[in-house]
Amino acid sequence: MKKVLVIAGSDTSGGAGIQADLKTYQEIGVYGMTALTTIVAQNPNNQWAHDVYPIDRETVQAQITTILDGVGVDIMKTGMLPTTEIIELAANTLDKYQLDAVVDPVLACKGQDEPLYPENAKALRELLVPKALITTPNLFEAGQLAQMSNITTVDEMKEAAQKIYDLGAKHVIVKGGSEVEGDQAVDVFYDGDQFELFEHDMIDTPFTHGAGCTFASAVTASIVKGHSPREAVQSAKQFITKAIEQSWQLNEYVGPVNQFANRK
Ligand code: PXL
Repeated sequence: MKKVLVIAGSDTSGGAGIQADLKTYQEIGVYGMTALTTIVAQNPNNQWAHDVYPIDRETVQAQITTILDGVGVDIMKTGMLPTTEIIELAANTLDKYQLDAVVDPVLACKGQDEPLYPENAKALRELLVPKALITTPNLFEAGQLAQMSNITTVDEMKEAAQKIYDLGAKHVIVKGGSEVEGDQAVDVFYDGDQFELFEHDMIDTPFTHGAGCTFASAVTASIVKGHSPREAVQSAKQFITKAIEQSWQLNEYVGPVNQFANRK
């Protein structure tokens, strides 16, 4: 059994964060273990606003020690990291245990007006993204990492991918999704050599909660099963497309993607 350590936050509503990660690993057939970094609670009395409750460094370190000294893993994946301190801890862990990592540079939750952790872009850019085997920013995160404002075209996505690659990440997939100009959803993959566009028809649904976490986890699971980062992106694309096609409405505010849709 291949094993993954995911260092990420808990989405109390179950659609994103470590909940999405573990569901994805279960569907693809790898074993996930978690170091929880923060708890996101949604406020039903305030338009489902996301409130964050970060976990202290010592507690995050204790979880990492459990997994890496007590078991060992084949790869690491990072999601929501609440402070510079925790970003640094994740980066140091990669060095200490010589692990490959999929870095999902989470800075915001979909549907929220304000990025949760905008001040973390610098630490991600300087400390963690340079060590990534692959990083999976959406347009907003790509803009923050590449220090570009307002990415809206495929050419700008390519420019951002190049800049993020230049930080040190070995592969970059910039997810355009539905926010790029044109009627196709386009993602840009870059491996330092060639750009490759992954295009698909837009899926018309507001229920995409957890799509980013699910995609990055599908990439992680696929890599650990022996695929190249490029192949992993391709298969994760298929996985997330099905999960979005069969997403559903959880309450009046949110609808999660459906990892179970990939079960034959
Ligand atoms: O989708 C980004 C995200 C990541 N991690 C956690 C979250 C969210 C958004 O809600 O709650 C824990």
